[in-house]
Amino acid sequence: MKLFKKGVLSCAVFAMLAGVGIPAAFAKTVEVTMTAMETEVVINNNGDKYPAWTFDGAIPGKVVRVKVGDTVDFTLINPKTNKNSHSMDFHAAEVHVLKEFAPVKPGNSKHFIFEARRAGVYMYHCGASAMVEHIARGMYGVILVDPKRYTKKFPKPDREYVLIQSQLFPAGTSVADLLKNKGWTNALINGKPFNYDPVHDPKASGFMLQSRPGERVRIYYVNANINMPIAAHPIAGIWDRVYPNGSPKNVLYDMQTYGLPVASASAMDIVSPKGRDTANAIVDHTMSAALRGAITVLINSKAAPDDAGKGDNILPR
Ligand SMILES: [Cu+2]
Repeated sequence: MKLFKKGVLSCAVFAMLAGVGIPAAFAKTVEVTMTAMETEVVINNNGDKYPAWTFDGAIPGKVVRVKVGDTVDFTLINPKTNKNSHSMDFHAAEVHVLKEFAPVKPGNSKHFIFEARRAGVYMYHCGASAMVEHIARGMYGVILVDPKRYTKKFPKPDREYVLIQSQLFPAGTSVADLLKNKGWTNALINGKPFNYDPVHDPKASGFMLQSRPGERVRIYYVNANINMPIAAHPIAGIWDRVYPNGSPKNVLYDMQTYGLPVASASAMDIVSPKGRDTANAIVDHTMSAALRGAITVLINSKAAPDDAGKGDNILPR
């Protein structure tokens, strides 16, 4: 009886809130539209172009960010100017693989919705056949599903950065060779080798990740390789915490290296010592990947600008 009364009361309160137009703090619908674009993109710091397949013309695609309980209302447009079918596979979605994730022919579009039910860091990618080619040519990105609230176990970070690693193969590499992992030339971080590493590539833009000493920096590291795992290690630092799959329920402490299988992603926190400047090189310690481009510099200095690693700056272009 007591429970029943409580239920009635909470329903009444909810109805009152809805009636006066207070937005439901619990969940919202987030509209996301992407256009499959078969187009050339600049693929390295020399300005060389590559015939990519992309979401919205960029590698990686845009960051999608929602909260647990939100509904993602998604539309994929495949313009008739494209030659290939494309699709969308959100790893955060629990749907029907043959329905929502079905390929979309040129000139068509596809709409579907899903509820983001589990907090975490999830890859998305095109799953049209041959999937290996669609991923290798650039059709991937990340969807962040934030928890409803931060906790002591999963604190709000001071700065956040997305690092999506992938393999670059020469234009025209056959599907057979992609499957053999044959001929890959570079490891890309957010679409370019040594993207944020002017130490190893003097032609890099000079952009580096930044934080202030003692801040908690959360790296959302995504493995968009087609064949190779990643050994994520912050040189001259230690991961304070690793949240496998980015879930607040999964916490590892004091990790030197964390392994990311293909098509996985995790949240990794680094907290630099207070009172002095430090710098880290976040690498895929798999040497064949590191020396082909999977190195990212993080500078921990009082000079870090306020807006670095915040808002739209979590995936630096
Ligand atoms: Cu595709």
